[in-house]
Amino acid sequence: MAAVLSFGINRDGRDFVVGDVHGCFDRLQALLAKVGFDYGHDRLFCVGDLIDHGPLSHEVLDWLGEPWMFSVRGNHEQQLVEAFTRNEADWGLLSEHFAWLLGRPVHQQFEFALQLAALPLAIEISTAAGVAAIVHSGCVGGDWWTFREALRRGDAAAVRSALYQRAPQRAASVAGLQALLVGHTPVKRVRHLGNIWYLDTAAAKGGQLSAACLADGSVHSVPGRH
Ligand SMILES: [Mn+2]
Repeated sequence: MAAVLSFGINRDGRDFVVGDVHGCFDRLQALLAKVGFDYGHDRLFCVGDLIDHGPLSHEVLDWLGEPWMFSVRGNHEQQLVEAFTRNEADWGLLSEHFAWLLGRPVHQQFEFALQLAALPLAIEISTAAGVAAIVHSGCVGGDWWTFREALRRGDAAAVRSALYQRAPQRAASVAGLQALLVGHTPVKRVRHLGNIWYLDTAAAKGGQLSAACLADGSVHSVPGRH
């Protein structure tokens, strides 16, 4: 797994970054329909936590094979990968979240785990306005280029921050980026603190599923699962 994946500028289409999907595949479909997603030219980036809570985790993972969809790893994906790596005898003991997985044939469980193990911890995207980056939760230290090198080295504090850090209570920006887009910390509406965008509007828990368009900074939402 490459810890950091970098993407060039998208000259032919738009780039969207969507918050925690958590198995709400039908809501993701509705959101793409709402923005008129162009499957030939647009790109969809996810902040991680694609799986669990909602009923359609499997369907979300199927989309990861599409050439227009990309994601970083969230703590839910990390938990599944770690369970797989430890070869737990009973995954059901680990989390009730894995029910969707346990109902699948064993070979498919392995395929999902391998697919999630291949997800990067961070994504960088060149835009006309500068570099935008995506991690699931946080960027400890506040300087992107220091942080991404720490991620590449496998530094434990940096990895922990990328997967588990909760939002700071005060406004803080990340140096070296046009924008940092994160999920993990639920917010009622998409929020900006400094140049950090918080995109997890709790789709699986009665909120909304939201995406930001990197080209124009617009925010788009559809109702979540109630
Ligand atoms: Mn999370």
